[in-house]
Order: sequence, then C-alpha cells, then structure tokens
Amino acid sequence: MATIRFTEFVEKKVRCWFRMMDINKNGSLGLDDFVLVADRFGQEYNLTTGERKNIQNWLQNGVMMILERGMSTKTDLPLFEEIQKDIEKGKKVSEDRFVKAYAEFVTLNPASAKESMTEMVGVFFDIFDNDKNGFVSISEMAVGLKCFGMDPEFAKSIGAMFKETENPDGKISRQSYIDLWVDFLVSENKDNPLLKAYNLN
Ligand SMILES: [Ca+2]
Ligand SMILES: [Ca+2]
Repeated sequence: MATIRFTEFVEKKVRCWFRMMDINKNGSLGLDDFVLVADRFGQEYNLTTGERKNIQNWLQNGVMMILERGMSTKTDLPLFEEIQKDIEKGKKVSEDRFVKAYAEFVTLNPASAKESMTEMVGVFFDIFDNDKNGFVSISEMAVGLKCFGMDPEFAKSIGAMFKETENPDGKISRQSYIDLWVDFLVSENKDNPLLKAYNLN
C-alpha cells in the first residue's frame, strides 16, 4: 500500500468532515452531537427509543473505531489516546485537536488508518440505508443529510456522482459509497467528485 502523507489537501478534507459530524455546530465533537443526530433520525422515521439508542451507538462506535484501531496498533499514538479517554469521559474534542490526532494516525499507520476509515464509513452507510436493502436511495440520502443538518436537496447531487444513478431509482451501493468516501478522506485524488460537492477544489 502506498504511504499516506498528511498534506494540506487532506487536512482541508478532514476539517470539512469534522464540521459535518459536529451536528450542533458548537465547534467540538462530543456525545451531544451523536444524541442529536439519533433523535433527528428517530423523528424522521418514527423510531422507538431503543432504535434511536442504536443509531447513537453506531455513530459513536463508528467514530471511535478510528480511535480503537489506532490504539490496537503497536504504533504509539499519544494524541489519539488522550482523545479516546476524553470522549469516554463525556468531554468535547476541538477541531484542531481532532485534526492533529488524525494526522498522527495516517502518518504513523496509513494501512490501519485506511482500514478503520473503511469500517467507519460503512457504519454511516448502514444508518443512511434505513430499509436495510443494501442500497441508499436518493430519498434515504436526503433524510440522512437533513438529520446531519445539511440541505436535503444536496442528496440529488451526491446521488448523481454514483454510477448506480444510471438506474432510475438512483440507488447507491454500499461498496461505491465506501470507495468514494474513503478516497475522499485519505487520498490525494484531486478528481474525487465530493470535492466539488463540498466546494473544496
Ligand atoms: Ca458539537
Ligand atoms: Ca435502502
């Protein structure tokens, strides 16, 4: 596997992604963000308390997966270790701190970083795929984006990026969703369509 360097280009994308996960837009990432997005999904899909709690857990675990994978490697990742402890204690993590820890991870252990990002993006896909048919439809994407505080109309432009939109339902498969996002989050690819969608190119 090619070495992943942490460049300004990747940093810009990680910051964009952090801001997406900062659901309550208070500049930090914490358990409150996960609770809020789970509640929004709960309202949109009329979910029970247990189902809402599940979504919240998936999101938490999805993000923590990066941390845990980092911790399970032999590489010393002090920044990640501190962040993991703080999140567990219910503390909030700032954007700069998260970006620094992410940089440490992808620089010291690129293969492991890519692997954990793949798992994490899969968790997000599974939440968006509300009817669990293995595809995210444009309407599921619109609900998901709305719950994450983004313009639901944006779903159409995201959907249009995927090859599967050649079919009339505009479904997005799990694999193409993961490929696109992992490429966005870790690679130097300047042609990733998400760059245009998020005005980063
Ligand atoms: Ca927040
Ligand atoms: Ca679906």
